[in-house]
Amino acid sequence: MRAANEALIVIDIQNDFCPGGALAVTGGDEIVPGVNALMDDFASVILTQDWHPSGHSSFASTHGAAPYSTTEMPYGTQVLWPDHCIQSTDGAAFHQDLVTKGDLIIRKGFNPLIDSYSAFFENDHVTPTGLEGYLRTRGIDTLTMVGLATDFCVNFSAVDAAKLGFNVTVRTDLCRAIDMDGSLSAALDGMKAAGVEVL
Ligand code: VGL
Ligand code: ZN
Repeated sequence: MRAANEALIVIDIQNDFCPGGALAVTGGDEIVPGVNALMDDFASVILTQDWHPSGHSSFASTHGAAPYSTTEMPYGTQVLWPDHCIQSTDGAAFHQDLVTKGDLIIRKGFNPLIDSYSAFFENDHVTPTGLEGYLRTRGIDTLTMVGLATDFCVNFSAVDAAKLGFNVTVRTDLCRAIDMDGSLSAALDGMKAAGVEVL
């Protein structure tokens, strides 16, 4: 068992990111048994859930644009995704085999006008989700991250956590990537540059 200052953060293991889902990540479901097993090592387990209202500004359909194209938002360039993880739909539910007995489920991406890849800040990089306060008030300073997708939500969460001063390890064997236009190798480089331990 890890010490009380450590937490496992399980990112977005939801039906829409698994094979058959709206934004399926290749092999997304393969990590579930390993993630479940790793939970037994941690006194604190936190799950995140991508949680968009219908008509969200990150959806290509909202803009009449092609999925995987990009647009300029007030906070920067935004990839436009297929509709996914719409609040209270089956696509937004956790994978049926994922153990969900963690301490906290943090939802993100619910603001209609701002996407939120990171578990710590929305994509404007300033609006907090509250996760930092939750961890600090519980005396947690060391994080292990697993989940989907390596190059988007895991990457943004890990880099933000490192910038906030947490010790961060990403278990890439328990992550899977979207990998569009070299996004996976850029994410791995960016995480290492930010001081994340990439295993
Ligand atoms: C994610 C794209 C859009 C993720 C979420 O969980 O990595 N990617 N929304
Ligand atoms: Zn999303």
